[in-house]
Amino acid sequence: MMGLHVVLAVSDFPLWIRVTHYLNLLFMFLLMRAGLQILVAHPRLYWNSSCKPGSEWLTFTKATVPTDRLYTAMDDERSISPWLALPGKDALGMGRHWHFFCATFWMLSGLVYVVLLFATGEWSRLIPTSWDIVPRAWHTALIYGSFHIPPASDFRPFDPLQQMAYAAIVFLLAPYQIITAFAMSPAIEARFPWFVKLLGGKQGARSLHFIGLVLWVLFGVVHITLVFVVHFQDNVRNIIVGNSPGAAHTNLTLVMVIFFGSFAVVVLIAAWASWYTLGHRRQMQHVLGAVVDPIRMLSMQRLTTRQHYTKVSSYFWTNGYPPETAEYKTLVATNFADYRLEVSGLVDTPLRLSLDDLRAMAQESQTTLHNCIQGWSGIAAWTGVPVTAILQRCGASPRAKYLVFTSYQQGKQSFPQATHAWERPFYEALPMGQATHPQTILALEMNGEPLPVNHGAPVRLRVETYLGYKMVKWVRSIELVDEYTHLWDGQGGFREDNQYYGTSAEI
Ligand SMILES: Nc1nc2c(c(=O)[nH]1)N[C@H]1C(S)=C(S)[C@@H](COP(=O)(O)O)O[C@H]1N2
Ligand SMILES: [Mo]
Repeated sequence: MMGLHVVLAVSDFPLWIRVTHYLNLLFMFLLMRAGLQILVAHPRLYWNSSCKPGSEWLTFTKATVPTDRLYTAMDDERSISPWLALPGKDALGMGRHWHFFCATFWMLSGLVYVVLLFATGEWSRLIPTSWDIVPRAWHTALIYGSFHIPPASDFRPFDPLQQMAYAAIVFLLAPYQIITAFAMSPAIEARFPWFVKLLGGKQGARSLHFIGLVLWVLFGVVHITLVFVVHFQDNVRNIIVGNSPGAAHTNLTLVMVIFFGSFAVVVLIAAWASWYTLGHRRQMQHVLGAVVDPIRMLSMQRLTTRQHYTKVSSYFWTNGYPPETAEYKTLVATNFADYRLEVSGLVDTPLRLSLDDLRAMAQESQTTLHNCIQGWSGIAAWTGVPVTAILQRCGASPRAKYLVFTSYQQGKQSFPQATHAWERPFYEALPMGQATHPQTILALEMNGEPLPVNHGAPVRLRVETYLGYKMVKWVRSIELVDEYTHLWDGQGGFREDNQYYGTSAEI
């Protein structure tokens, strides 16, 4: 113990600081690039939950939303270069897998760093303990401001301005970025609406998270520039070998090679990640999902919704064009008189329910926040039949683990890019746990009116702790199954099959 203590006291940048510093660089770089991928999926930022076109405070698209025809949120999604984003192109699903994967390891390495910081006493170099740091930092700022460089003796090991900036990054900006991230999860928004309201609602959290990104980038640019222009050789030694007396003798060329080499490794990993992911989407969906899914399921699957909004949105984006089949058009023309909801599979009594049958059942009403995976949101009032009532009526077998909701709509109307899936119906498998939540309903009405065709007439699913893509519109049938792997590409839904979205949708 004694020996360890002595080593720590003399070694100013112990190995664990240098390693977590490097991991932070790696994960942050990947996180930012994957974040850009997610951002362009709805390239508009707002301070209101309705996301009405024209109410943005910032847009990253020249497209204006037409008012004379249907324009879906998918139409608005932008493609982005793999040089910028991870993985690039229009791969929102893969960008999200990478973002959550890196966020997990970024938070883990950050946790290790903070715990060791306090366990070893290293915190005392980082966290200011006296207010006189403010005038001293101001003095340093004036030196930099006049394009001079403070003498090496000012760095103990940081100059006051540097110390304040680093402390703010670790103890303010990192938690800020984590808090605004969690506030965007539909499951957390549903369970803790007050928390999201504190941050200005869904779009407030999303905008703040973006502003956090801008601050990270600004810090990164200034930080790396100063490493290069202010006592460069000392910095590189500190970063790579620390500044214990022994480290001072390490060959400078070797230190430089490791320094530039480790930068190159980050760039190579980032390039590989884009290139490999774009070529192996299904594999990466599984590999990255295998890390994130268990954590997400353990922490979020049990959250139930506590939402009771009072004001509905003046605007509500649409995703997916209505079914184009003659069958569906006839249903619309006859006001759904012959509509029958089929319930089959692992049930005692298969059902065929007309709209009148459904209307005769006890109705639930709820005013809730809708979260599309692309980033937009909207508040609406939904009225319909709780899915639990359907489960009771058909007598669900205890073997049933999922409810597969299948739509009248074909893939072409949902995701035109997936040409091979044009003839497949849109479907999503919903775990039994989610199906029996109190606010999981088959909605027949939106904002007090019969469901409009664009929003899923005559029947659409609402699962209020999930992202929108799970809420099948134009529902034709419900099949109770014990697994879904035999359906189409076997990933648990149309969007999972064709857009590589995650299997559960709490974040
Ligand atoms: N059948 C079908 N259901 C669907 C979709 C679709 O394309 N087809 N899009 C999903 C997505 S991604 C979202 S965000 C919501 C959008 O619901 P809205 O169009 O009523 O706003 O519907 C979901 N249900
Ligand atoms: Mo969506």
